[in-house]
Amino acid sequence: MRLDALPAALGQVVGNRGLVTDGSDLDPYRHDWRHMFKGRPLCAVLPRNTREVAEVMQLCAASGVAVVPHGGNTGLSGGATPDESGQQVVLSLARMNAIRDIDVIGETIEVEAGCVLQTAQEAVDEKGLLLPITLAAEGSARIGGIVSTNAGGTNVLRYGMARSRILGLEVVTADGQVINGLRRLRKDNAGYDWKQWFIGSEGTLGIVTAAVLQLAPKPRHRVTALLAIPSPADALQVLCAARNAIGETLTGFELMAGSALELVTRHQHLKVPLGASAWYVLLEASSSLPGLRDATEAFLGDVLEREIATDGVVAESERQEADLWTLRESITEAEGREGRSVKHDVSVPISSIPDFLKTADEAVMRSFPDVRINTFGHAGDGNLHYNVIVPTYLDAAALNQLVHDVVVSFGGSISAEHGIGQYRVNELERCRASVELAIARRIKDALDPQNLLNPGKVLALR
Ligand code: 2HG
Ligand code: ZN
Repeated sequence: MRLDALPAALGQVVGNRGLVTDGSDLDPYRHDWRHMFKGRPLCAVLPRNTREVAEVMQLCAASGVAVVPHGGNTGLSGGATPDESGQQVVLSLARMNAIRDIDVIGETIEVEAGCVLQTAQEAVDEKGLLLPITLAAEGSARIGGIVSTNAGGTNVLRYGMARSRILGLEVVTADGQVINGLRRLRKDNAGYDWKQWFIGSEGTLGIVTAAVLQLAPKPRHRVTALLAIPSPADALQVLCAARNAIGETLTGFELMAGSALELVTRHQHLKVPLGASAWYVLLEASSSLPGLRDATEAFLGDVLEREIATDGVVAESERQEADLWTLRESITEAEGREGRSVKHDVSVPISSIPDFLKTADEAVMRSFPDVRINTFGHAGDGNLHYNVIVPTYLDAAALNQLVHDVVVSFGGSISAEHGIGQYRVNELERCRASVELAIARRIKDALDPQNLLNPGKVLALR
């Protein structure tokens, strides 16, 4: 089929309201949330069900046209933005947003890819359960994007990455076949665990249309505290002390530079309930058993006495808890308002965090003296957002390389949770061993021989 005839044929599949071809209606599909990546789609299609997704893929495969899957568009790596060719179809899952089932006894939810994470969280909460994937963008991120990017967030140290919550998947392949793997089994060792290929592969191997997620019991008690600390090394001491005192109840352990919270107070007009400090830790513990608040307060008293922390405040109400988290979750927005920033979503072994930060800070400031480093992140699982606020003329690729070289020298990863998208494609080629890349390409060739699924994302175009 000729390219100019394809949109009308797709419209036959998804209906008039599911086809977007012109003008400002296409805007949401032309760029990512930060307006960092821009593209020109041929059209966007919004199927209503899995069969329609399969038919869209069949038509595109027959026409040799590439498809870019699109969820909440809040990813930070340009994974959902088409290229500039005007020849790629954006496939939005937004209209496939049903919660198909919540199994209270089995503690699972079956949900379609277009459902917003927060909607799924709220539905599960009403049943007295917890969907333990929590991130700043949960009000817009959709389940398909969560699966496809193997999203992380703020409670990974307790509940793991998205991958560890996924029991089953429904996927449409590059040639439009439906794989129904919506099993709800905790144990399933029957051959290759193929669903893993579609988790975190950013729509380059198949289109995720629905998922079964493992839920957790909803903790009845929660304690949230903000601590002022002198240094990242002290943060690790606080982490160890917390593990000793309240162990598995630790749900979140976020590190923030004082300068990151300064951005938040200036741009978002929020107030930090502690005095100025070089660093802060935001800590959350949760449990279904009583006694958590007493145990957490005793631990906080201990770290203050030992002067690993210099000040601290414990939230006394849900409102105060939310306010503390708003401080943390507003950093991205405040950073955006401050000007141009170059993001590094890195992880290093937790014990290396202080040395990594020292080495990276020195290297960055030596080579780029007119930048400001904005460090924050999920220190409890080793993931730091090592973002750098830069002047407009700065060479971002050179900065990326410098930071990533330090990351690799510490045995770290150049993407902890945001994925590769189009942003880090060249850096992945540079930083990963050729044997790892070769295996990835063989899997890609096997599942998408025409290279029609999100080409140029994760793996460089050849
Ligand atoms: C967060 O942890 C997000 O808030 C965004 O992953 C991080 O803006 C960023 O770099
Ligand atoms: Zn993050």
